Amino acid sequence: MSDLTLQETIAAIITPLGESGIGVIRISGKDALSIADTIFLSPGGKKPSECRSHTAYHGWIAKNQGAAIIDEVLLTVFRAPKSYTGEDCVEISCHGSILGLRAVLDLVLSYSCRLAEPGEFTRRAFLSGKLDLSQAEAVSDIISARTDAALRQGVRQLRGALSLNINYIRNALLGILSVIEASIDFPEEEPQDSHCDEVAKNLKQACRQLDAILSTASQGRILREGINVVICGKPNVGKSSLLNMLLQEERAIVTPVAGTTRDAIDETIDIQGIPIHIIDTAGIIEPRDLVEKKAVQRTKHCLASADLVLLVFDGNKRTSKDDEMLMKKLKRKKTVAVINKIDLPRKIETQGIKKHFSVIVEISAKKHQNIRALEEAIKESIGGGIVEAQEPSMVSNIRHIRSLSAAKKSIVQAVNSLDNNLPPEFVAEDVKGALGHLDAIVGKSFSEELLDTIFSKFCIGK
Ligand SMILES: Nc1nc2c(ncn2[C@@H]2O[C@H](COP(=O)(O)OP(=O)(O)OP(=O)(O)O)[C@@H](O)[C@H]2O)c(=O)[nH]1
Ligand SMILES: [Mg+2]
Repeated sequence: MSDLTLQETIAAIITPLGESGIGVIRISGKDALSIADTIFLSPGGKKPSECRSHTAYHGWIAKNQGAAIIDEVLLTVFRAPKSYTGEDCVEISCHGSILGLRAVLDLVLSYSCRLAEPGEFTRRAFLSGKLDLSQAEAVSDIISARTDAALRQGVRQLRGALSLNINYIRNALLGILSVIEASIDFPEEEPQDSHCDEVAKNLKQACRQLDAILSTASQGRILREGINVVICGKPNVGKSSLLNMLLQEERAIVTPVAGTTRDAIDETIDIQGIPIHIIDTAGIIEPRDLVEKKAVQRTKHCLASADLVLLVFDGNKRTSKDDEMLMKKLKRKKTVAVINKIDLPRKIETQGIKKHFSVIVEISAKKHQNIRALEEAIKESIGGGIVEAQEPSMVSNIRHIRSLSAAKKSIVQAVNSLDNNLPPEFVAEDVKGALGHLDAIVGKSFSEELLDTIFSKFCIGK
């Protein structure tokens, strides 16, 4: 995105398109107020460009110099730099009608204004210094959060919890760098050994601080991205009933006919704060036709990407060769064995299952028995869930995790260079490398490609 493009005024509908109480259109850029002047009629005749910042006005949006009214609206003015994007902004709250919103947007776009690119409002907020890059990314995390815990994590990052930690380490590294550079410029001033010890000690401390942040990465990622849990097992054991039980709705078709489920069914649920993408699969073992062959392929594909498998058994039947084969196949996968149909007389032998899996939960999907025990088992199997209170600033974004790991590698290298008595120029280079990686997280240094990658994942209006 060039500088010229960023000078253009942009607009988009920033609320979801659908029937609702209100729908909002945002205009941002140097022509926002003059465009609003042209299309807004206020009962008192006041023009938006004459309005104070952060004030809202009732009026009408009209085209053809006021001849054709489109909607009754509330117009809010935010003057630069005190707006979301840091530019002049106008937000028009229309009635939440798809046609009405489109008509107002079309009218706005017929002036010196274009449709905003995905994430462009937030990109402009970043470029005008309203947010750093990790905070801009948090906006997207908040919008897509699937659980309360993920939402809280997004909000913490937006409020700058991660940036604060990064800047703390960054400042320490800058201090270390100035000591090293002084020793390059004035080699005779200080005895070499003492400053080397001090630099090594401070570098190791920075390394420990990075480790502390990185240690939250796996939990942070689970919170942000969720985990894939795949339900599998022989036909008719109650896989779809189990999905329905966890979702607390009749999502999948359940029948006594073996081979009911063909296509994988994917839903997201919140199990004690963790977003779980749960997938019900076809129980077909020996495909009899092309449809069943495809269903088996799909099940295999789902299993390959599973973080956790729920292998379901029918407690009312003895285990068969097919159960054995499935257990062997899942040897390397993290698996919870689920004995279903405990409301019926028990016929299953669990000795064989215990040999393969340490976690076994007994449920009745039909009678909704032991849901809590199953949820606990899922939570424990993926690492005991989220320990939010202890870790107020988790790192959850893979880009941040990679940059933190790279920064740590550079610091370890700096320590090695010191240990091997390499010239201070080498140590300085490593420290600068670490600083570069930390800068990339908060966006103190960035490339257009990086911004394109980050903001293209946003949708229009963010
Ligand atoms: N008594 C009893 N019946 C159950 C239970 N869970 C499922 N069933 C019954 O078992 C039959 C099969 O259930 P489904 O959930 O369709 O089984 P499935 O594993 O998804 O079957 P496929 O999709 O054909 O592989 C249905 O008649 C269910 O009502 C349970 O806990 N107790
Ligand atoms: Mg099924």
